[in-house]
Amino acid sequence: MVGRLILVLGDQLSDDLSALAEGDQATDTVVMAEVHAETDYVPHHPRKIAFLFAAMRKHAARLRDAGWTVRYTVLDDPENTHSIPGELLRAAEATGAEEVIATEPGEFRLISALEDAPLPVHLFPDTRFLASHAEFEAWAKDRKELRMEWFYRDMRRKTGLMMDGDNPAGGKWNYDHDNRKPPAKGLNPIGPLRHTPDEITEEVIELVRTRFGNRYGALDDFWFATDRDGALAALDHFIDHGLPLYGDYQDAMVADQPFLYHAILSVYINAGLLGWREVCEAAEQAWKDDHVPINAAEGFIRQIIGWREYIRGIYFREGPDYTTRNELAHTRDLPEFYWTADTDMRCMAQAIGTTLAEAYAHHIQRLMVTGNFALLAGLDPHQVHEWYLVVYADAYEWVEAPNVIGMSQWADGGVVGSKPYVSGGNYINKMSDYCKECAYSVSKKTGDGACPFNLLYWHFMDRHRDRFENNPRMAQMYATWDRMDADRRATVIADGDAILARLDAGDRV
Ligand code: FAD
Ligand code: DLZ
Ligand code: SF4
Repeated sequence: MVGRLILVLGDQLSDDLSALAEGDQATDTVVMAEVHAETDYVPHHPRKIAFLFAAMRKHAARLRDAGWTVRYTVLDDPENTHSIPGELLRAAEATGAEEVIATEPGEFRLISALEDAPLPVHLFPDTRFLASHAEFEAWAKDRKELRMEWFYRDMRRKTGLMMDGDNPAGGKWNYDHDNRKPPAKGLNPIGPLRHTPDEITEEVIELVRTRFGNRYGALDDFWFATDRDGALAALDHFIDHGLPLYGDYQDAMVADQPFLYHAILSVYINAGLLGWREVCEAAEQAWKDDHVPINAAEGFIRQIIGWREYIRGIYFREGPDYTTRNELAHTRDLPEFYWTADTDMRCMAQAIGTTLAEAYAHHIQRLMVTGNFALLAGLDPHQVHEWYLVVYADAYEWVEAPNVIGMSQWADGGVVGSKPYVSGGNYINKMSDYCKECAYSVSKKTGDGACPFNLLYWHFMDRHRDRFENNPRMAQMYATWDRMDADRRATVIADGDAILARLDAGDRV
């Protein structure tokens, strides 16, 4: 009997993949492929490619050990067609298979490529997520506003995580109020678990260095885990060392300490090396064991079964045109310093520097530094979206786009966020130690050396007044703006224009 092909993509490295559950080890062939269509649809950070290729190669070996026949195409295979449909077709010709089973990819681009493939592809739901598309749709369909908090409570009830019968453990659903501490002096986080590359990983690093070394982003000192055991060790390490202070310092930023108490697990979870349930249960157990406070465990679990699931629900509900949305009609080109970190704004230099070095930045750096600047400066959201998709090791469109187009750039007109995430320098100063050694002065609101975030904040508010002044959550800021005397307002706008003109001219900012 001629078997079928089972497609396993680079971010589908899970034992419990639906396509594998549908398959038959006796007759079917697993197809995995390193292809340029995936490495080049945007110029991914070399670290991200090295992580995925090493993890894919090891996962292929794991599947073989588990009894599967695996056909794996390496990047340098001279016969490589360099596209997923092309590799499926080649595998079909070699095996005689006439159909493919696959788990739904996390990107519309690849879903349509499979739908258009020259042989039938049957897609199965990605059951590695807590909420199915139908469940999210049922939750969303009659609501005026899709607020994450309500969805999250349903997910708590559904999973029973941190529940006390029908009530939230500890009496509150959300302890976010306790999770906004500015950085205390002398914080000394030990950071993520660093793995020494083994032979397979070293080989992949060399391949990536040769083939993609001219891209933005560093490859040296590679330390990501590239298999399930390593990812599990990283989870244990986070629960032991990071989670106790995770909640407290979730929003804090400290120069030259890019990881603080964050999990650094999204890279593993999104590739399939860890599952949502095991990471949440580990956090819940740590709280039950009195190893971590409730605000830490609840805060972490909310990110996974709340934000992560909600964000995915939004992507699949909003559809393939989501990444083209531009509600605020922003058109400015992405400045070169997003690729070099060469800027006098210390907060931006830190966030972008970490990003280029590690393919990582934590949430507040992504949202309130690089994202905030992009929104204030009116950067084209599509270019901003592509930048985030390129530079982060955890970026796949299903998770990156709603975070960028929606949460960060408000380009979806408020589907994700009821108000834009914008702030002047004060917020960054409160939550970080960046400003004290910055070339700009955070306390200066106008004139030479004034913090660009201060100038651009009011510029943004002023130029989008028609849209936001009736938003009750923004009314107070417009009242503050209106209380400033007219000359001062004119100076702020003129100084903001000048910064934007410098950006447009490619001058150093
Ligand atoms: P922690 O801060 O320790 O959080 C724990 C886990 O919660 C993460 O591992 C992640 O799985 C999950 N999580 C937290 N927030 C979110 C969120 N908003 N959406 C989805 N999952 C979340 N996350 C990605 O996984 N891929 C992306 O491409 C991505 N792009 C982003 C772009 C912008 C502009 C913003 C504001 C956020 C983005 N995020 C993205 C969400 C978040 O910043 C990262 O998940 C987080 O920084 C990953 O690091 P960590 O594992 O240390 O997370
Ligand atoms: C991101 C990525 C990269 C860089 N390379 C590959 C690859 O060569 N082969 C593969 O199967 N998957 C790769 N991926 C992950 C896919 O792009 C990912 O499956 C889609 O973006 C859907 O989430
Ligand atoms: Fe950033 Fe302004 Fe602070 Fe400088 S002064 S680090 S530009 S917020």
